[in-house]
Amino acid sequence: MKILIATQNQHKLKEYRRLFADADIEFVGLGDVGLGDMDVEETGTTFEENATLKVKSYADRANLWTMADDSGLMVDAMDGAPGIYSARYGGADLDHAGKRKKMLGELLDVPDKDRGAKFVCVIAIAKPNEDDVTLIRGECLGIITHEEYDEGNGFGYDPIFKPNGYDKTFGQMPAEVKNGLSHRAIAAEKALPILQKMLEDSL
Ligand code: ITT
Repeated sequence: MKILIATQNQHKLKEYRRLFADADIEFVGLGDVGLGDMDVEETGTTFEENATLKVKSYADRANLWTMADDSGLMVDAMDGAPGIYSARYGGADLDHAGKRKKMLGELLDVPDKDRGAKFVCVIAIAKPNEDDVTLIRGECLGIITHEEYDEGNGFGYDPIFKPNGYDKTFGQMPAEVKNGLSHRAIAAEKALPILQKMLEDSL
């Protein structure tokens, strides 16, 4: 049985491929099923709603069991923003270097003790043409740094997010370290046995 990892974000796809590398499941991406251009409008107001919108649209269109995620960065000093709007922060056309610069500017006068933040990832799993959606949440707590620390690893806000208990940002960590503790890793670890059980039950 194939499972579609439905994301247009190639960084997310790469992370999931690594996170599920040892699973005995065949994963395919949107490009593999001719849906490399299909976008889903994210009109929800929560990670769960948007993950549900994405998974149902892609599962029905591909006619495959599908997994999608909605994820983002919630910053305490910004009242939880940008959250579900992380990909659209500063405008959808602003690249992530610009988004990071904008965020560091907004937080310029915020002292260390108030720079708390968390990455959130909600994975949704669905079968085509069925209403049931399974939702799984992973969170990773940390702080927003005062400047960028990047060694070319990671993507998005990774160079300005330092997870609690570590002295490096996600942007400095090798993939295997980020994939051992990130919001996506936590959600994926919980999602895998659920997927395996769903597959077993379908046999
Ligand atoms: P899909 O909807 O096609 O999956 P997307 O990138 O638009 O792709 P989201 O709507 O879930 O996905 O937005 C996620 C945004 O949150 C992403 O573009 C980054 O800005 C941020 N983000 C999520 N996970 C991240 C991570 O691990 N590292 C850095 N930034 C992350």
